[in-house]
Amino acid sequence: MDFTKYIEKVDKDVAYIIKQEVKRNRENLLMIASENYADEAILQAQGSVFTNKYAEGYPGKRFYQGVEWCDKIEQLAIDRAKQLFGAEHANVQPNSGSQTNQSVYLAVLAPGDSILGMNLAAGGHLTHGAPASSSGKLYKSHSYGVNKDTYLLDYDEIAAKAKEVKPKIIVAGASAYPRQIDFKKFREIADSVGAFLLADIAHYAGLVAVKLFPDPVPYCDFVTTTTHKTLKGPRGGLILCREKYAKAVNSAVFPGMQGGPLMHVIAAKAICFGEALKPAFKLYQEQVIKNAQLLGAELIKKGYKVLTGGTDCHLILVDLRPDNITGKDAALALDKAGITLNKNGVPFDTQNPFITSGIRVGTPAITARGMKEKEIVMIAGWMDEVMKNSTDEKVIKSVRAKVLKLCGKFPVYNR
Ligand code: DSN
Repeated sequence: MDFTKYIEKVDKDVAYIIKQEVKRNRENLLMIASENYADEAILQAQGSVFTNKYAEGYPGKRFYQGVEWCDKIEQLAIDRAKQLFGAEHANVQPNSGSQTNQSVYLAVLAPGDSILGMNLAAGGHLTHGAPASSSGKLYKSHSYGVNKDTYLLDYDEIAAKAKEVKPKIIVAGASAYPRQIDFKKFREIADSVGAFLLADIAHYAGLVAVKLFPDPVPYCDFVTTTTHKTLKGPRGGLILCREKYAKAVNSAVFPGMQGGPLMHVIAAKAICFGEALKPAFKLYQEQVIKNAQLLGAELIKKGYKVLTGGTDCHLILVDLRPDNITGKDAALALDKAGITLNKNGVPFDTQNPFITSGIRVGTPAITARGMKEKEIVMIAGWMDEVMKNSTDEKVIKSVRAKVLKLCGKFPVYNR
C-alpha cells in the first residue's frame, strides 16, 4: 500500500514521518496487547471522503443535509455490530473507548453517584473510576482488585465491597487481566445491590465476538469496547446496550459527549464488523490465544513469573521482581531489539507507574502477520536473551538482526 502518494506532493516532512512509522510497523514485533494491524481496507475507509461530512444526529434524524450516504453507512455499521454481538442496540459513534465509558456514566449517573470498578493498579482502566480520570473526579469511585495469592478476581470480595459501598454502577472488565471474567457472577452481584452493570470488553472484544471469551451481552446493561484492539478495526469506540437504554445512551454520546461523528471511522467500523462476522476471524482469534498461551508457557519454562500461570486471552503479564529488572528497563531494552511491548504495573506493585515491576505482552498483532507456534518459541527466547542482558549492546544488536529477519518473512502492508 502506498501510504504517502499524495502527501509527498504537499508535505515532505509529514510524508517522511509517516514512512518511518510504516517502517516501524513492518520491522518491529508489535506486542503491545492493545494494538493491532488494521487491514488496508480499514485504512482506506478512514482516508475516505466521509471525513468531509458533518452528520450530527443519528440515521434518519440529522441536523445537516446531504447525509443520505452517512445514514446508509452508519446503519450498516449498527446492524453489523448488533449481529456480531447479539445486542439489542448499538451506538457506533464514540470516538474512543474512554468516551464510551464516559457516555454510559452520563446516561445513567448523576455527579456524585458511585462507581465500583477494577483498580487501575490491579489491571483496570483509568475510566473505571481512577482518581485522575473524569470517572474518579465527577463520581464517587470505589474499586476492587485481585486476590493477593492467586492474582484472580475474587467474586466474594467484590460482592462484599458492593454491599459496603452500594454503587449505582459496577464496571466489569480490564486492561491487564489475563483470565476469563465471569459476567454472570458480576450480574448477581449487581442485582444484589440494585446496581447497573457495565462490561468494558475493549481488550477482549474480538475474542467475545467469536465466543472464545465469556459473553457479557446477556448479563450486562451496557457493554463498551474499542474497535482497534483484538477487533482489528479503526481507532474508535462502540456501545452496546439493551433497547430500553438506547435513547439515554444515544443522547449521552451526542449531544452529551461529542459533536459530529467521525463518519470515515464509522465506515471503517462497518468493514471491521463485517470482517469479524466471517469464519476466518474465528481462526485468527484462536491463534491469538494459542500464541499467548504458548508465549506464557515458554517464559515460565525459562523461569519467569507469568502471573496467574498463563492466560485465557490475548495477553500475558510478567512479574519481573524476581529477575532484578524493572518493567521500564525491560521494555526499553526489548524495544531497542525490535520487540515492542509496554511496561506494566503488576498487582500490589511498589514501583511507581513510570517504572513498574512488570511487562504486558500481547499477541494480536504478530498473529495478524501470520506468526504461529514456531515463531513464538523464537520470540520467547529472544525476550529472555534481552531481559537477561539488558545493558549488553552486542546482545541487543544480535536480537535486533534476528527480529528484522523474522519480520521480513511475515510482511505487512505490502499489497
Ligand atoms: N490504553 C489501552 C491499553 O493499552 O490497554 C486501554 O485503553
